[in-house]
Amino acid sequence: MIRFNENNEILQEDEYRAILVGIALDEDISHSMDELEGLAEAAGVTVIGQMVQARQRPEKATCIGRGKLEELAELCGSMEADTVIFNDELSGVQMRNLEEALNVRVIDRTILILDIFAGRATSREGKLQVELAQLQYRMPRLTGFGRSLSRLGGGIGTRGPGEKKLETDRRHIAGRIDDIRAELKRLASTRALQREERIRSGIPVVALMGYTNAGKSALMNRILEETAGDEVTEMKTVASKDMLFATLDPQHRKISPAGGTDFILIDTVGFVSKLPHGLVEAFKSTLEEVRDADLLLHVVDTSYEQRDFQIEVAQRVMDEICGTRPEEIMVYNKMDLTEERPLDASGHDALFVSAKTGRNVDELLRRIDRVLTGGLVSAAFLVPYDKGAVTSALCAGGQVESMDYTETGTVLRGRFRREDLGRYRAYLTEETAGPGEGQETQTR
Ligand SMILES: Nc1nc2c(ncn2[C@@H]2O[C@H](COP(=O)(O)OP(=O)(O)OP(=O)(O)O)[C@@H](O)[C@H]2O)c(=O)[nH]1
Ligand SMILES: [Mg+2]
Repeated sequence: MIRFNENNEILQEDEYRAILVGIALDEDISHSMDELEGLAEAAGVTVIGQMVQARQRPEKATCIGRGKLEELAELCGSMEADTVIFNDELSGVQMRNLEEALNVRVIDRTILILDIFAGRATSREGKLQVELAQLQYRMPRLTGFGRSLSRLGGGIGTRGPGEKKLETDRRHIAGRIDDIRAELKRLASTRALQREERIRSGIPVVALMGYTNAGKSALMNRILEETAGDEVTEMKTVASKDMLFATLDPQHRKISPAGGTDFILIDTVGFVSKLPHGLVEAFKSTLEEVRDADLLLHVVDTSYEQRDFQIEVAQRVMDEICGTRPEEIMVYNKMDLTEERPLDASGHDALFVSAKTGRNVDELLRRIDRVLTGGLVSAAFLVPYDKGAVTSALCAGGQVESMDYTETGTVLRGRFRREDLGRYRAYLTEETAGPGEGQETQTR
């Protein structure tokens, strides 16, 4: 497998020459195949060919059909490929069958993504999150795993030591999964505390979100620079690099725009299509930071031809992690690279900027400020009868839509000031939607 050293450089023990294989179930998968090529390259693999088969559904034993498999075996031979990368997740059995038939290393998109993540993770939490996703991927595939991931090769029907070894491995992995989960839980509770503190402080949170390499980190640095004057230090800036998944661990920075409301800006992991479910699961606490933000800046690489595909990918990941979506501004970044100003179909506020030149970043800050100060937030409070002052304060600052007198106190529903949500957090009820819900929408 592809391995990285401590500096995230790929260990070039072997040259990998790979053929990519995709299954098209009634759809055009060309974008997805291009993306797979990008992922392969990010992992240091040279892509020498591509093969797509249109099928109703993947073949159970080998993913692709028999004829296509023979064709692929021939192609591997004639092109001297040593690796085949499937665009979809393979089962352990499929992987083993394919390796037997093709006589090359067989991997899938998930392993590729997990490997890139493993090479990029630097914090303890990040490393544990990736390891958890890797183990969860490996667990159900222990039997019949191909040569890529284990040399067990025992498989179904093998008796004796092979099976015993498998059982020990399985138990070992299950134990490790439990340990990691426990530690992640501890780390997540620290994070939750910090988040609570931020909410209590009443400082709104703005999260950068979008496809990997769109320029989220670069934009964070530019915003820091524009708002901090001379104070911006090396310490404050975040790493921004021309590579997939440069950022894994969330970074928080306080932004104090001149004449505007202070806010916390969060930079976090970028998205890619078919982000492995285990990875989304493992990165849950990281992604929750995006979900719970007051405002999302959806950063798009305007210069990239397939930006619509990338926007859709990001929206899909957000749908997976969010019940109620925070308000969003579409930030079309890298405007310095293209004359094109594509029409935005998302229905959100949209703006063209360049993190590189700083163009329109001042306008972006103004829009952020408008959203953060302008809107009231939908919420519901249950205030005990002996806290009349709280009820009065909520009524004074917000727009109360209904008041119900229950056994335990007054239930107030309506739209309230953000500061009041922080200040009277103890009285918020569960029916309160995400912090972004109900804000006034901005028009272009
Ligand atoms: N020309 C140009 N390049 C940009 C701009 N913004 C970012 N870049 C470049 O795009 C690349 C990716 O930028 P990052 O800030 O690392 O992107 P990201 O969205 O944080 O990426 P991940 O953390 O990998 O998800 C870097 O090489 C940046 O220098 C821009 O406005 N114009
Ligand atoms: Mg980044």
